[in-house]
Amino acid sequence: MNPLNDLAALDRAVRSATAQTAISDIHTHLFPPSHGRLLLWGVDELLTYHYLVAELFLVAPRQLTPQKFWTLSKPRQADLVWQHVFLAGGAMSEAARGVVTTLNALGLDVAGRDLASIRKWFAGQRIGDYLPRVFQMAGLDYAVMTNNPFAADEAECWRRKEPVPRQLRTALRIDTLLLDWPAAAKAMQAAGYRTAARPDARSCAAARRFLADWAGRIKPMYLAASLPPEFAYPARSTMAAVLDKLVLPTAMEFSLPLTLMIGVRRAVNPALGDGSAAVGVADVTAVQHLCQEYPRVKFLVTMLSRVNQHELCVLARKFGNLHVFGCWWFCNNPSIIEEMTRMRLELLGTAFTCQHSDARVLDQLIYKWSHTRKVVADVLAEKYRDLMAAGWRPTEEEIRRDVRMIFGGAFAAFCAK
Ligand code: RAT
Ligand code: ZN
Repeated sequence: MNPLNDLAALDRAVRSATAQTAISDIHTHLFPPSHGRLLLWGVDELLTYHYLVAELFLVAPRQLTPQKFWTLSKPRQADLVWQHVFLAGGAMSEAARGVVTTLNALGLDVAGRDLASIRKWFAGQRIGDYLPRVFQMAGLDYAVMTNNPFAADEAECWRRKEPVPRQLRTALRIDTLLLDWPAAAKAMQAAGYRTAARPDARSCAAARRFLADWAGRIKPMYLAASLPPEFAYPARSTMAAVLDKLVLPTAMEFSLPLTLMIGVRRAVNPALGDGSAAVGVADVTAVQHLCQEYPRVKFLVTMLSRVNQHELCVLARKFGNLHVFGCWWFCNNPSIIEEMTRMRLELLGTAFTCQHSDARVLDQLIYKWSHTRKVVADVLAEKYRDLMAAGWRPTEEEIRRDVRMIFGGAFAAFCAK
């Protein structure tokens, strides 16, 4: 194909590639429909997303306490978010705008503000048809789930070998192992693995068998954990010992990348449930030491604090076994996505994954990705303009290649290395 040589054609090519390229969503909290109530979808789940529950208590009247909120039914909770965050509050936040985008894209009259008729529409959907429709609307080829073998309800679904649609892939989540060894040991013991309250040699051997069995059972794309800002490596901690004796040897044995999401300060206000976490600045040298110490392990890393992004990006230039991804949680806002994507392009070319959705509710895929596509299109359009001004003439195919790279191609190439 011919190199593009005028700015208008360049802009059109960038915007159409960004709108149409298939995306691989490398971290979500979705489940297969066969896992029943674990898969969240529909308007009441959208409205009670923990990002919005946290926002409700910024504006709710004093007598509405979180304790009282949690005793209510899901539709009543959703009514309260609708009333206070949307109708009275103006729906200005990114999470609130996301609900508007999603309902509107589904053809529902969200501006009409008639929640009852929106609920009626969702009640008429069948999840078997609805899931592929959402994936198609979001333009995804697949999404990676978060599969926690330490959660009894999740583990049970895998033991029953329930079917998984082709749009969903697996990831083995190991937070409990790293952050709460006694709880992990108890769960492993209940499943028949001889693990003691301390990670001694025998317990680590049993836990390695546990991980090996789960890797065989669900065939994960990677191992994953989200960690506090205090995460340090090397360290004289149980977590560092579990990493060295158990997790990293497993990663090497099964060629599984290790995904680390660093910087979450959990339960700052426990009454808010999943929305109770805040962010802290982490020490990026922990990632550096892991990359140096374990050159055969691939690390996929995202960090929660905006402050950490530049240092992490520079580190990714130094190690072929480090891949940065996503604008996680409190970074998943247009202003921060824009700045992070621009910086990553400038420092890493297209060797990174610009976003993951972290969707907990199926329908969120629609807004999380349409919002991201828009911001990424603006940033890329500017970058290609600058490149053209410098004398380069990209073709439409090259633009599509580059867009695919940051929407999942670079992740696939990294995993295949
Ligand atoms: O973004 C979120 O929904 C968070 O609650 C967490 O799930 C976080 O993404 C994680 O995976 O730990
Ligand atoms: Zn997550």
